[in-house]
Amino acid sequence: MAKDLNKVRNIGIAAHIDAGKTTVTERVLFFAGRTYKIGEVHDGTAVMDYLSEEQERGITITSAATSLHWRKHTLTLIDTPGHVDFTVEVERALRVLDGAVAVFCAVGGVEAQSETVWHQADRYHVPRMCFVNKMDRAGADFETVVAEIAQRLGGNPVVIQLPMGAGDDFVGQIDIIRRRAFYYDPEEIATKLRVEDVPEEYREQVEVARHELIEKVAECDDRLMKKYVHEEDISEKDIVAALRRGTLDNRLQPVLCGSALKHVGVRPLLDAVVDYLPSPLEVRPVRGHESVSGGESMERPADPEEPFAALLFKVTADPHGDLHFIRVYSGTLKAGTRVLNSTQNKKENITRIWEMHAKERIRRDEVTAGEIVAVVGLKDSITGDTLCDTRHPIVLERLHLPEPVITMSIEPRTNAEKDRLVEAMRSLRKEDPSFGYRFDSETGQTQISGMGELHLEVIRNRLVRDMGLEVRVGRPSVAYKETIRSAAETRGSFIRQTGGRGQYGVVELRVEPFEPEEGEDPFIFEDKTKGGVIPREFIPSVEEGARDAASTGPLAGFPMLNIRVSLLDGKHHPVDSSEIAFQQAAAIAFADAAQKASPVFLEPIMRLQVMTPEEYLGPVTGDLQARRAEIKQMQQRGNQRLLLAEVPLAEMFGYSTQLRSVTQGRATSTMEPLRYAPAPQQVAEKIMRFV
Ligand SMILES: Nc1nc2c(ncn2[C@@H]2O[C@H](COP(=O)(O)OP(=O)(O)OP(=O)(O)O)[C@@H](O)[C@H]2O)c(=O)[nH]1
Ligand SMILES: [Mg+2]
Repeated sequence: MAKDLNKVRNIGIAAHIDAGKTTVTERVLFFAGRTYKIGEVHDGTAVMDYLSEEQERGITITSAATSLHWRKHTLTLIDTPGHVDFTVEVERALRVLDGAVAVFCAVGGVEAQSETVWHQADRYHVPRMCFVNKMDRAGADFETVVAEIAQRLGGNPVVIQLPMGAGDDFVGQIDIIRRRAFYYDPEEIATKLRVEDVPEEYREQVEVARHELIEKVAECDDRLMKKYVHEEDISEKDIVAALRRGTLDNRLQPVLCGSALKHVGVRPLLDAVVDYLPSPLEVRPVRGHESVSGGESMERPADPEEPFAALLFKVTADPHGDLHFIRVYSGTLKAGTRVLNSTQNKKENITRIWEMHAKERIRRDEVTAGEIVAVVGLKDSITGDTLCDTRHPIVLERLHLPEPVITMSIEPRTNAEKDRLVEAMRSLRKEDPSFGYRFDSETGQTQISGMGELHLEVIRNRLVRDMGLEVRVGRPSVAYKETIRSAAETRGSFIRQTGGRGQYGVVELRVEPFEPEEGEDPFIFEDKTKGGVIPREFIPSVEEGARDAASTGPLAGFPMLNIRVSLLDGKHHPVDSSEIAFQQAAAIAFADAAQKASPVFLEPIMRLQVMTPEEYLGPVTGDLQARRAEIKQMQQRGNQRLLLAEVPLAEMFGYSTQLRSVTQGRATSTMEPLRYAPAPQQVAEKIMRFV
């Protein structure tokens, strides 16, 4: 029997590194009766951090899904990593989830990754609420965090709980809507959640806050506004309903507080997930197209009766058959069904359906719209592919995958292990599409690429530890790109006509630089030919040839970005023209044009945040200036200074070690990719010296 989708919540927990996402999840599982004891991240016993690398480092590396029940609702919860190197895990989670809980540390407030995950949630229109965690820490400042959510994230935070005390004096929180105070007995976490009237000393503050809450919600909700201006009675139910409408429309974000480590605030948080975050029926129907190359645009409502459609958002390798995580958007899928992978236009079998709980699994015979499960049986499907009913093809929007910023050479200790290494890297790439590898035929070296030093370190450890390989890795280096600064037009021809079936393809291409919008493909191809000079069926081959050629730039063979290619003209032969011929002709033309269009190197620029005690500000800024950094802002944070800067990645290898030594371990920093920028002359010369 199909689930009542009104009672389903698919949510993600996202935040800056260390904000407490996994600790919150651990308590959620315990209070929902999914686990019988509470694990701790710093002991390596948290259920959701099940990779050995995660347990050793005390961080989350891969997003993990679980499902649980709360107030007769089924919640699927995905705990995501906070470290920037694993941003692909947040991307894929937010792409398939209906709601999110953004967690903030009550001391650190809005931090680098808080901004990134907030914008990722914006990109996928994911309604969210905020949980200000670590209220038990010295320096916890709830009001400042709420203000930062508005100022730095552009949110519309609506406070629905007030903390009682902070730091050592933090004893609980007050539900402003229902005027109730929650107290917690640290000794008896499992049971004691005392609900009492608002204590005298908070009454006035609660009334003021409640008034502000109603005003703020009314600004986003006509129904409540009408009651408000006509001074009609506004019930708790009215407020909750209006808050829900405002959250679902992404016009406001309810804010709660607590201390997950002290088990404070997690049960009210679960109540708020049910009250304010959407069911699969309340999010926009998924959109797609007839085929990969476009065609009619379609919508699929979250209805079990509709044709089946799902997005594959995660793959984990497994000796008993790889697990493919899918979000079902419409229809019903039964185990043993043959489906269409419409992205690759291949038929696939689904042999098993599993409901996941971290690394544990429960077998299911069928799954319907609005659910997230793992399936087994797929052979060729990868992250981002659409699976659908063979008779009702639809292709859903793919995932937006980040560009790798660093590379490293890798080689097996012995030749005998060469094939095993390639196989292992293929399997890691299947799991992690932000990891890349390629064999450089010129140098005979294999290069791996990823999002940062930590990312490649984890990959290396997994190759050694989980896959039993012995490898040697080189020093990390920047994954430069190339682009062009001017336009150029050239002709490329591939003609082999020496008797028998020949090859014939001639194209005229124009290349020019362009600035892509966010998330836009940095390579654009336009067919501007007239009069069928090149038959339609060969146009995709021209594009493919140009794209292939763009993967190896003219300067040093780095991939090219931000290029618009226009196919202006061409010639074909009725017999000898073929896909290969036009592919080759396009590759020749593109390489020549790129060479003539003043090619330059692009280097990754990182957004850096450094939190340092005042007394080290001099050496920290001095060191940064020596690294070609541009300091954009300096903010006061208690007796600390927060520096916001932009800095080339090439200057930042080993930075965290240097920062620790300059500040005796008292400053912290986070860095994330921001954009690519032309490399200055001296850097370009240095690159050329090493290629
Ligand atoms: N004082 C205090 N510490 C907390 C609280 N919640 C979590 N922590 C601690 O903060 C550290 C990080 O917690 P995690 O749950 O791993 O944080 P996370 O957001 O999952 O981190 P990543 O997954 O690595 O991004 C751990 O040592 C926790 O014990 C809290 O409410 N108060
Ligand atoms: Mg975590």
